[in-house]
Amino acid sequence: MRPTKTDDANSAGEAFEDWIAAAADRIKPGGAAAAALTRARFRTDVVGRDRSQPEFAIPVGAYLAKVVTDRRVSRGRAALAALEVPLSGIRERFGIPPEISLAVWGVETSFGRTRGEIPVIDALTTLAFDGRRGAFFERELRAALDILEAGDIEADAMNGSWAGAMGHTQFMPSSYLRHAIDFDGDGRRDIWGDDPVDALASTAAYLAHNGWRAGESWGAEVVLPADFDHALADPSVRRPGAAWADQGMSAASGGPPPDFAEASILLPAGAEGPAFMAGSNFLALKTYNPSDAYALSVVHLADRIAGRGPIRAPWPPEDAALNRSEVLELQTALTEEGFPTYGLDGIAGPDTRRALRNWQSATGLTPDGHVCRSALECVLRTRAAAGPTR
Ligand SMILES: [Ca+2]
Repeated sequence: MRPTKTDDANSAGEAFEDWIAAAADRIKPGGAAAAALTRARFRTDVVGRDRSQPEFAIPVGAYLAKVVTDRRVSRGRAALAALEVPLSGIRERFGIPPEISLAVWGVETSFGRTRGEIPVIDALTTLAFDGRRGAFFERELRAALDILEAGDIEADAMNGSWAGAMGHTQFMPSSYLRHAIDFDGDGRRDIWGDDPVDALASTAAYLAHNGWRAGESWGAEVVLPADFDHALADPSVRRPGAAWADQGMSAASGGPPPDFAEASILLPAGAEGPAFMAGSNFLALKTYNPSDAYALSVVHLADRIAGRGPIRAPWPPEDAALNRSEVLELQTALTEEGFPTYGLDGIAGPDTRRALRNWQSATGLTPDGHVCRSALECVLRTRAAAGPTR
């Protein structure tokens, strides 16, 4: 392993102190922020968490089952009743339905139960010093120090996750500066304390600022027509709900799909699994966290809290996600076959899905672009059958 400046706790101690002094010179925080920066402590546990993030290798259906549990749904319903008044105020001001605010809260921190107990300045100085994404974390550190300087929170109460995400809905400090709201009017934008109202309003403000359209649903589960061209299930293909309906698509609950100005079709488990029509509000949620699995978990929890039913189509039981090295194997094979993935990074992004889709089309398979174990095996099998050509 490459030696780094943090391998040895003692040398980290000195180097970290030097880094803090230099950062104080660069950032020049004032008042409470200056004192907090001086007191920052290096945390080996934070570095450990940063370096051992699990590979995302769980299929979407299994992820939803893990996140949207009956217990979370009933806690969400209890919160819907308990916070009825502030939640309707938040809906009035920002256009975000109560169940969406609650679902973000439920997915992020189990309704405030897992807000994180790591001092934010410790986490951010450690990550900025450690260097893997140093520039990003130094920007967040500057934002966190600005928050302390503004007096919304005391340094010793400013706690969060190992990555510096804070409070009930896990705002990064820069998001806090842009979007946080003092909704209860006590003069502080408090997303950390036991009362979640400021955090829920801040999340609603965030979504409203990031394209949420009031009065529009996130989308719906749909039933695809038998002759559906799966190549159209791509985030770049956005059409009015009526245009999808004209192609024979219907809502899984019966009747036509929602009449969105623009929506795409999402097949999170490929052609064999449930299909969704995702409108603009689904995209707004993805600005909070860019993963489809995350956004689906939020909207599904929201639907369940609001009393709407579970997803109707079954998830394919044999769906198996790929880990990074397997995604890399798939990217390499597709690229060598003439279907470039524009990057061999082990991350199954839109370019990799598109390359797989194009390979599936060229091979006469259903082009759903679903990156999974069976797709990898299929690509490798086809190559082996074609023989060593290169
Ligand atoms: Ca407040």
